[in-house]
Amino acid sequence: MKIAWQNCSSLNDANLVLFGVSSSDASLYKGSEKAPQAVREASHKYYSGATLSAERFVLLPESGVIKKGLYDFGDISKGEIVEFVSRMVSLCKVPIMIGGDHGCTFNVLKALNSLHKRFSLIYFDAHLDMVSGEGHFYGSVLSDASRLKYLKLNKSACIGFRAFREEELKNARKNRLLLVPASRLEELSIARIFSMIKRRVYKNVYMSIDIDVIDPAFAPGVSDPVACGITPLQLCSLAKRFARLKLMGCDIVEVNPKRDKNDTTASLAAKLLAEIAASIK
Ligand SMILES: [Mn+2]
Repeated sequence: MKIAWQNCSSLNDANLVLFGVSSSDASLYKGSEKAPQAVREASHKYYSGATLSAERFVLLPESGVIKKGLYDFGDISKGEIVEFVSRMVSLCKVPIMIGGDHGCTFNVLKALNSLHKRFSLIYFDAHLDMVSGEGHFYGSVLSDASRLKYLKLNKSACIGFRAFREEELKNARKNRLLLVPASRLEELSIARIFSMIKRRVYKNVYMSIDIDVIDPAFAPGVSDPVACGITPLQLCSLAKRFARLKLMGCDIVEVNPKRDKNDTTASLAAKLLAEIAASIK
């Protein structure tokens, strides 16, 4: 099954290439390996359908159209990410990944690092993911990423976090990562937060969304829920603004269908994908 918003039938014609990674090996709980299929299914179940005369329709994003060609490549394994993303970028395509555990993001960043161009990371997460050591697991993504030469964490931002250990905060500060905790999104306007982050980041930006950044009331289907999260609209509004920058690629990870309630989280991830795809320049 392909995502409902696919609007071109071959990789050649596509500007945006969606792919899934069926992996949960870096997650505390199993389940995120089922996310790519659950998100695709939710895109059909909640945002597309057929008329009585069997004519297919798809519900549009807010802007009314996905102008860019979007192609759903299907799923690849975690071990194939580096090569796949490198190939997509060399073909001037924007890769959009559905995880999988957050560890998948490190492999994408590794591929982008091999372009030898400085780039920034915009990282939405309930957690700081800065546990020390070369962990290559969901809790050490940013620590692992800090060792990539061309990814500049001092020109990057972590948004929406509210659960971290003392050493993670120390590591984040040492790397001069711009920290925007969840409560800041309630205190400041989205426009202000966006302009603050935009001033900080390079032109080349990768955006990673751990769906647990959203409050568990809206996104119960995650492995490690944390209360006092941001709202779907806050995330959507910010993510769309970032998508209008020169986005190298993006991902939505850590949807866990095994813990989801009535597909709430999968359907939210699908909606976000459509809104982001429609906003990418
Ligand atoms: Mn994470």
